[in-house]
Amino acid sequence: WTEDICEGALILRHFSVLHEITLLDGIRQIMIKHPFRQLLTPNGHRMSVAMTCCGEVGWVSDSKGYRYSTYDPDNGKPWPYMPDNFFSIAVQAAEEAGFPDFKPDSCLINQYQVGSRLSLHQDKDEKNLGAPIVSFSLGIPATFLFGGMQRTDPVQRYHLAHGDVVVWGGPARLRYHGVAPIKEAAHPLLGTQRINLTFRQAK
Ligand code: MD3
Ligand code: FE
Repeated sequence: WTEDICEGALILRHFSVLHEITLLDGIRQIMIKHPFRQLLTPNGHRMSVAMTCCGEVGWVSDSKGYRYSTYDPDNGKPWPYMPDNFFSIAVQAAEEAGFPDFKPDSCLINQYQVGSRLSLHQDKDEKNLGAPIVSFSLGIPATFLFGGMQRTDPVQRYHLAHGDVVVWGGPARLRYHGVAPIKEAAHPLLGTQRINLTFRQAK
């Protein structure tokens, strides 16, 4: 049930199906005090993806740029503690993928509605680029776009469904990637949305 993407990156198909209730319950708790919000990019566009975070730092964006912040700019409060069970599930996935020392301190939670997309970008604001990023897909499926080291490099497409976990480390860590516009669909637990969690060692 594991699928290699390239050196450093692999898909653990259905890995988090077993943990869906834990993950959804944790997300629900986080959303109560730190609701999903569509951030403004530095050039003034509102993202179609809505975000919230937990952990010591969260990823934020505004007219000043992109950065990790210890507090939620919407309400000035620190981000909620990363639930212990979130931490363990992410560590377990990283171990299975061959990264035994993963200790995430941040989890970015992305919410996609039908039509939401994420344009090609690199994740390079984390302090420890030697650590992988571990991503969990929940809800309706997405076409994940995996490019190269240059924005204009050709992209490979991967179908990511509810329960799929992808671990991105080693030489894959700085590759361009994005998400194609989400197609209309419904999931029995999540309805017409997709939620993606990305665990990071950001500090
Ligand atoms: C490949 N999220 O939050 S997860 C992001 O589905 C992000 O919400 C997408 O890209 C989503 O930054 C994709 C998969 C992912 C995450 C980080 C990566 C793939 C990656 C970092 C390097 C290479
Ligand atoms: Fe990313």
